[in-house]
Amino acid sequence: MTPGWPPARGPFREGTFTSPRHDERTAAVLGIALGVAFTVCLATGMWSYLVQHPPSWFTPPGRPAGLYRVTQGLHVVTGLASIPLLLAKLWVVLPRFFAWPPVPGAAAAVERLALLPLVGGSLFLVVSGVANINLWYPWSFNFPTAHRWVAWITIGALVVHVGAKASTARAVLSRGGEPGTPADPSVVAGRRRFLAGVAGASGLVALLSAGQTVEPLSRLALLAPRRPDIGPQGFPVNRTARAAGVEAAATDPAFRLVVRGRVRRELRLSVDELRSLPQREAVLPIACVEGWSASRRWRGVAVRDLLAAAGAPEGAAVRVRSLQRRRAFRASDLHPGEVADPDTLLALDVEGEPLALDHGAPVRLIAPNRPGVLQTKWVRELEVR
Ligand code: HEM
Ligand SMILES: Nc1nc2c(c(=O)[nH]1)N[C@H]1C(S)=C(S)[C@@H](COP(=O)(O)O)O[C@H]1N2
Ligand SMILES: [Mo]
Repeated sequence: MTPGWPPARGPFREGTFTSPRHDERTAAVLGIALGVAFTVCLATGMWSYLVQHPPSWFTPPGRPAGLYRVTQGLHVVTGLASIPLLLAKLWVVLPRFFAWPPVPGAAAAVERLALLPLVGGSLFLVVSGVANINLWYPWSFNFPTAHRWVAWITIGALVVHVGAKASTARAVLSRGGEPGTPADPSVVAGRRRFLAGVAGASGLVALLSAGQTVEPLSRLALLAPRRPDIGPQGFPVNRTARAAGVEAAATDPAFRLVVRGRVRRELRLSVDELRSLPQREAVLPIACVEGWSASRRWRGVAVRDLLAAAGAPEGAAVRVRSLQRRRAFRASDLHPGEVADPDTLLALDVEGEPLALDHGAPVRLIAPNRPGVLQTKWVRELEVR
């Protein structure tokens, strides 16, 4: 004990933290739940990164068509559900932050130092994630990049933390109480109630946000920024035609879709000419990186049919360019497997109606198992490569 500590008055005085919930077993149970949730988030988050920025050794799978919808929906719902777990965990271990002396030894110094990136990183991940899905960008850094780096730092700190705590956790979990103290039934019951309450809060958050991607639950999506059944033609819009600055170009009767690059003959097709080509239908989801998704029936021209008409070589890749001239998402790439897929469409209609301008009229890309950011709207050009 340091002389003068704990102080006689103030928030750190002895007896501040009297709840029996500040115990190691509660901390261990919450820690395991958080560890599982963060591991799910890291795996699904890195999957999202990989499919958006595939390295040379990785080709994103085209099937199942709804895979990204599931992984990214899981990412956001699990991340949101981890918030009650995180708050409860921080509350349970709060007295530890005021333990004195703060660093009893060298090994403990490393362990305590890892708490800084662990706590700071966890809070940053959930705060930045929640801000992002609400389309609120109060910072100047690039969200995915910062979020991804902090995720690795946090998981690194988590591994150190788990290593340091594993034996204590094992001991308190197997004995049903803190080492040395016989399990008091009222304490055990109180802990059960507390943990059940935290689990309930976490489950409720999941239930009230899952509707942004599980369409039968859409009416319950009170905590989700987007409902998959609300928007023009009954589903959300990420960026409007006005925001993208394409209103004039997308409604110009002189619009022509251009197919060029490694082709035997360049194509310049009006909307009527596109409609006179063989049309294909596919039911495919728009699965936004922000976790919402909506499955709809699309109709249009298969990209592979257009390439065949232009005399493109087998196995070609395609860069899809939008009428949009500035900012992100105005182009995306289709790898040869996606080009060959008959469901990779330049859609003109959705659910039997011509596309609304905000959904990418006159023609947009829609293909199986792509993150929403790659489903380019207001397509003006296919460059065969
Ligand atoms: C409330 C909690 C969270 C929310 C709402 C959230 C949201 C998101 C969103 C919207 C993206 C897509 C970014 C984009 O491609 O534009 C994303 C990506 C990602 N998230 Fe989270 N997230 C949360 C928690 C976490 C946690 C706890 C981890 C890891 C432990 C994590 C790791 C990642 C990673 C690695 C990516 C990929 C970033 C990239 O593409 O560069 N997230 N997250
Ligand atoms: N040209 C262009 N295409 C785009 C975007 C964009 O901003 N510009 N946003 C993308 C994103 S992030 C998503 S989720 C989908 C959403 O399609 P929707 O607005 O029709 O729902 O469009 C994608 N296509
Ligand atoms: Mo999106």
